[in-house]
Amino acid sequence: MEACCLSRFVQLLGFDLEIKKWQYRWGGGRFCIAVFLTLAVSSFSLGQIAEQNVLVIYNDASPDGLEIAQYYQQTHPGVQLLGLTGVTTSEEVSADYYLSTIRPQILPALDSSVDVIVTTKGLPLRINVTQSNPTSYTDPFGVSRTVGNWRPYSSLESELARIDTISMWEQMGDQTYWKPLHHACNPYYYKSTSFDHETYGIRLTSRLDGFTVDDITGSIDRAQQAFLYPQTSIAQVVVVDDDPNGHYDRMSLLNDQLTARNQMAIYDTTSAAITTAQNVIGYVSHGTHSTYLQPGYIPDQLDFLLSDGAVFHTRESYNAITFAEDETQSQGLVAEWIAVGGTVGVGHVQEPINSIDNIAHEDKIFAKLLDGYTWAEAAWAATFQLSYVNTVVGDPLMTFRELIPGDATRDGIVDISDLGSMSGNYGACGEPGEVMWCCGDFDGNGVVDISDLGIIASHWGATADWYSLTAQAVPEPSALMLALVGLVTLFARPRRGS
Ligand SMILES: [Ca+2]
Ligand SMILES: [Ca+2]
Ligand SMILES: [Ca+2]
Repeated sequence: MEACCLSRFVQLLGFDLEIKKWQYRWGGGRFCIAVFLTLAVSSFSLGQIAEQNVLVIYNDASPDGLEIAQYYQQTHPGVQLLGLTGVTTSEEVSADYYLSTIRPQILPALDSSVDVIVTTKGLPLRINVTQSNPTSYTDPFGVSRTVGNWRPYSSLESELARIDTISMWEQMGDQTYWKPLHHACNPYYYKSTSFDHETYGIRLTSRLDGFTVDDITGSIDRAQQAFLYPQTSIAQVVVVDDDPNGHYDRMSLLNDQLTARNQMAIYDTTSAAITTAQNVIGYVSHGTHSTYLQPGYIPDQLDFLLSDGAVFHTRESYNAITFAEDETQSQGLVAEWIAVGGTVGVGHVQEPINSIDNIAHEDKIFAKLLDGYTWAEAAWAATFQLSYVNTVVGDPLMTFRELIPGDATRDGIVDISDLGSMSGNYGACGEPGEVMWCCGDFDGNGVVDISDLGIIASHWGATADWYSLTAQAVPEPSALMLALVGLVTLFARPRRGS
């Protein structure tokens, strides 16, 4: 095997090798030796979480939950479903209830292939340890533990992230997360690799929830269309609305991460609230802790055009306290974000206490999403604590996918189907945006014309890194030229009336 072929073969296995070849003669024969100089294991990619690695649980007593689970499985056919029986639809349960009624039904369905557990509307949201602080206890592994921090509440999702390890109410309330290797400490925190259960020992989780089934299925649909457009075509923005009235945040660091990735932001550090923006791919603020945002601000004050995939992160303590429509809430809700057309979000089912270790890091979430990781990976890699009040909402498999100029069909390749999308719209005018992109307006000037054809030609055959190899072959350049000539001839009709 030639060294280059060997190199390619090994790269296909996921390794990155540096190969050096020596040739020499010996006894009249010519020999070739390929030597591996370095084995760059760090570049070994585990690959993204697949549908087969996802377990979706629903409450048998909730028709909404079953409908959502089945809808999610239609969207991602490889996922597994598990219905829980005899479980309340109340949003809050006790630790004893979780340990006796919920956990034992899920454990048998878990094997090493399950990287992500998805919960659905109708399952409890919040768990409360009703017992008082024992101050010390012996955990199930025989380790004597002193409780340095007693926090009785956790979200179902944060608890399920530790389902393999936590089997006692004492562990659930013991939030001494600053001790190394403590069960409340997230081993995937700030990891810059893909997640898998076998490496990290936990599960990632996410909740499919919102006010209504339609809200939730809408958010699942939008998660499949979380595209990043070339900024010259559609200028998508992350709204980063800091406020002097807000307490701890990482918005300046977030702005740095966005700048480093050429992602546009509207970054405001004044008491003014950003309430209008176009093509919003993310929203970060202090919510009602800001000077001018009031309860109900998401439906009432924010006048955003949201891009599919739009992420919600506010430093509000109770932004996931309920998914029931409840107008008495004093803070913004993830459910409101989903209802107005948002796609995913992180939040808190009870008071997290806003500080560096207690709320997901907005800078890490967006950095990881923009680096191509799934929503579940991005959200949990940004969250220090497990068995705590943080939750993650929305399709865990959502990824931000960058579009190539010319890819009107948004399938990851510029080919004849994109010309086809253009042909019926040549000469069309409209507001630059997603609809016009799909008509073929790749330069975002509001008209589909010869310059857009030029963009297709110059990107012909290009594929995105997320492109599926199952798609059809790319026509040869000669076929492209014939097609272009045909289209230009077809389109070059006299225009009337102008
Ligand atoms: Ca502001
Ligand atoms: Ca295409
Ligand atoms: Ca154009």
